[in-house]
Amino acid sequence: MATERTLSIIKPDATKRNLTGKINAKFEEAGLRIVAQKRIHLSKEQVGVFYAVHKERPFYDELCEFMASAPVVVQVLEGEGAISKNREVMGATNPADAAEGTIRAEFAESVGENSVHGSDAPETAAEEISYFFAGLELVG
Ligand code: RTP
Ligand code: MG
Repeated sequence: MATERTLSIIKPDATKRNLTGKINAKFEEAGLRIVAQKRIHLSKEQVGVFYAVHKERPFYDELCEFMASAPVVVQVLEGEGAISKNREVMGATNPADAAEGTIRAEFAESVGENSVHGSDAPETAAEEISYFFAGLELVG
């Protein structure tokens, strides 16, 4: 499988509880390398653009409020099959359905406040990485 990059976000529920290090340890244990990382506080408008694909969903407004409620850590993870590997390490969207040992099983508070985001395909990964990181911020 090819080396890939994916965009990860450690969400406000996790940054508020000081879980960045524990979540990063899960990524590193799974063989994902953190090649770029920064803490930012998004505006509701910036979150809205990022999650525009969910615009028509009933949870969209709540999701935008939540993601803008406190700082997040945005990061680029790299590794063999990084996109699917990251989603495996994250676990199911709803922590009640997440497999044991996954980030969401261990740390998520609810289906909305579920600690992490991960890109779902190569095209979205490329788009999401370029939304947050300039080329010069990425180590080759
Ligand atoms: P993500 O995009 O954040 O990595 O999560 P995902 O693929 O597992 O889930 P997705 O269906 O893309 O939904 C995006 C985020 O919206 C929130 N959500 N809330 N209240 C609800 O029923 C509900 N459903 C989804 C979650 O924060 C989810 O991660
Ligand atoms: Mg998604």
